Amino acid sequence: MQFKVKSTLTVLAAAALLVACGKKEEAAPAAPAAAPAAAPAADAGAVVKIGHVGPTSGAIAHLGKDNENGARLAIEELNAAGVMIDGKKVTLELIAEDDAADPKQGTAVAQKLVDSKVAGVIGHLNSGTTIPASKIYSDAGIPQVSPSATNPKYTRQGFKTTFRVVADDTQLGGTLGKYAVGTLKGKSIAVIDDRTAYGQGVAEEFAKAVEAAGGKVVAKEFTTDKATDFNSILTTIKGKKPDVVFFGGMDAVAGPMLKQMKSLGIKAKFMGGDGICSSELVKLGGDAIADDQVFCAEAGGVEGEAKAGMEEFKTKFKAKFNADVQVYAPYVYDSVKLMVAAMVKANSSDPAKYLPELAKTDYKGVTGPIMFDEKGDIKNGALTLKTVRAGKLETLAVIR
Ligand code: ABU
Repeated sequence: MQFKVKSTLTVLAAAALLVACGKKEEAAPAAPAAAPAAAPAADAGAVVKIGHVGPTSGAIAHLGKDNENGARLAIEELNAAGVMIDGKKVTLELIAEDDAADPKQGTAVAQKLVDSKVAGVIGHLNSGTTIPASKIYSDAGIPQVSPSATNPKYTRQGFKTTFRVVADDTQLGGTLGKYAVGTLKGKSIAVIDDRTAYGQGVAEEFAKAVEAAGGKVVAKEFTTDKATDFNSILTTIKGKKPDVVFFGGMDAVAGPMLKQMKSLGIKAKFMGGDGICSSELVKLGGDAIADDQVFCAEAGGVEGEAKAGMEEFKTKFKAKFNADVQVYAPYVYDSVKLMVAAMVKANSSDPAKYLPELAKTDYKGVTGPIMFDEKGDIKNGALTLKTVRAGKLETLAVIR
């Protein structure tokens, strides 16, 4: 962590030096068409508002709160270190909203954040809320960094304001599909999804990769992100005797599904993407999860020396919130910090002025190095493949 504090201070010192030397800001690019009412207010005052959105109510509130806490920690640290923008000390204020993982509520809170003149938004958590909200932020010219929405469409709409610090579902589903056939030696594979933008997308990518690797998809079933009874689809699946069951969806559904698989005597391996790769899954699945039965992948990962920074983050997070990191809190933490670093570099919290700096991000975070490609996706994104052993998620490999 030392190096990050140091690097923040270095950036701040450099910004202060530029001001002291009387260096003018580079000409700002033209603002997007319906551009922000947000900008002038953010520059004029000592408070810079940063929005955060995740589901802090509903079945995956544990994930939404995890994300929000990542943002809180970053904002607190930045305020404590002191952030100078254009020669003035600013106070960062977190405006946290709950979208309940619901697309309609997602667009409503997105509009609320635009109206309250946030300088940028971190979120949303779910692809199903992030994608419709991204149009609202784009229309207002407000940069958005998603720490967790993995549906590829998010960054493929031609918006200049969308960024993502994790790998996408093409990489997740593709890697997991190959692993199911190549490493787990799955020959017959059942696929279930929850019909959300994320669940359906990652399940389709998984099924494509399974077939490309020579495996057979013997069943395709679906449920919803609110379902609790899976008897009917699991009974159908049991009849096909799969070696592997893949679930495209979130931990809140996967936990009870694993319990019902056990009741029905289905001993297949169980796989899923980042949505199930949480500490909560282990709790929800309880003793229905056998060692080396569940395989999932987080849509990011650190290797080598960078692991120490991640461990330090986890310790700090636990001490502050008395909770283990679920999945995405470190990605949120980095997203806040790199957004503020772009403001410091641009000497402005005006979205139109710092957006070009955000696009040029070259940031070393607790989740590893972050640079964006032309679409706003992380360059050279990693995946961390995990399994559950003795009631704990264990890392098997970091894959790029
Ligand atoms: N990436 C998994 C959870 C978030 C999403 O809906 O994409």
